[in-house]
Amino acid sequence: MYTNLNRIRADIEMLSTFNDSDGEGLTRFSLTKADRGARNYLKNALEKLDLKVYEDAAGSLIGRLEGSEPLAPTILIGSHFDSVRNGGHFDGPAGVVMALEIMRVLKAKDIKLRHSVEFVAMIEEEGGRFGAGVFGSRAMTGQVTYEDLVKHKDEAGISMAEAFEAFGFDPKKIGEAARKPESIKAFIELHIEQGPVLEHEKIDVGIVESIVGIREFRVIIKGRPDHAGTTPMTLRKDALCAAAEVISALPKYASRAEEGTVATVGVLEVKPGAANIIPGKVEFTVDIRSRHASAIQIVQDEIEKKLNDLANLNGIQFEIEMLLSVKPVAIDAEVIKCFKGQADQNQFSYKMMNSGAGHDAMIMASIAPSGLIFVPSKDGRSHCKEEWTDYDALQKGIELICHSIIELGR
Ligand code: HGY
Ligand code: MN
Ligand code: MN
Repeated sequence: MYTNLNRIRADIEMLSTFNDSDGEGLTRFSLTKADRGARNYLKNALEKLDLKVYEDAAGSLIGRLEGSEPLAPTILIGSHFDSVRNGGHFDGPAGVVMALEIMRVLKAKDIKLRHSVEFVAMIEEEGGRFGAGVFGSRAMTGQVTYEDLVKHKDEAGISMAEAFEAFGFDPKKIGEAARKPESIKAFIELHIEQGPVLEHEKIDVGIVESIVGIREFRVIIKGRPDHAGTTPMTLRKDALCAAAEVISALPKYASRAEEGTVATVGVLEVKPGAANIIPGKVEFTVDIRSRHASAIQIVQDEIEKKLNDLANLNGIQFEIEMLLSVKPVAIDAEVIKCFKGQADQNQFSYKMMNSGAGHDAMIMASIAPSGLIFVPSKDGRSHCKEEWTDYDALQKGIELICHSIIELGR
């Protein structure tokens, strides 16, 4: 093996210590104290390798190893280093540690590649703090504006723009994060599977061939707050009852759409929020995913139709605020061929897979050939404290990508 298991374990364990969690698991939101700690750890490790280390205008951390042909397009490798609330220690960091370990191997073995290679630790992929997911890669692909930074706010009402300034970044420069498509040869990510297949079938790695499309939006329903005791049932404009009718219909809408379509309500806020007041305002998030873009639209249309029916029936009002809309993507055939060849040469078993989770690779695929390798998740668990990947299993995925980068980089 070119890669070193002890270094991989040490990186994951060190990154795990940068945690703002109020209880279980890892909470590392972007532009927070925990972000700062993880960022500095990674910066130090990159600077030790004598790489060109910098943060792009979106706040993602980059470490560049020049190739012999500086004008040749660059290979980017990495993943994200933010987490969901009370999440696990491998979702994101597994891919960041992959990139760091490969940079170490390229330097230690003095492997000279024609193409430059960049370590990338993306910011705000989960959208955990500001609700705007795959942010670092959307900025890298020119899809984020200063107005977006003003619009997206955290629970305390702090906008991304304000958080940027407090952290030391200039939000007005966000456009400078965009990369020219011709400057990138490939974006390669390693991620935990976040499902049970690889572990169950005892397969070393997953070679991802497609990633689902995702549509996330917030539904705001306005009814009328009234006294819970004196208002007859026929005179109510109960925002929560209307929301409940929509939410309880989601499983039916998803199952009626193309096979594999899923829909989730992960956040529900009821206002004013007292036992003796009829809810006047309710906000909830909807997350729809499918390999078929048409299926996502069908589910959204059904939701909007239901909301219109409820508005006509009992006078509630509603708004839909779009948070994220990404088309399904196919992973680059050349990159897949390289992964397959290297898996065979290194005797790693592999399975072709579709990703039900969103990843930065699906955004980067809009400007450059992208590749994504999965490593097994224990009991298929993720986005929880139980999230785990055995270090030897993680090392196999890193080793595969290391040999693939050397092949692609020549
Ligand atoms: O939501 C996702 O699929 C990813 O974890 N951001
Ligand atoms: Mn995640
Ligand atoms: Mn992730």
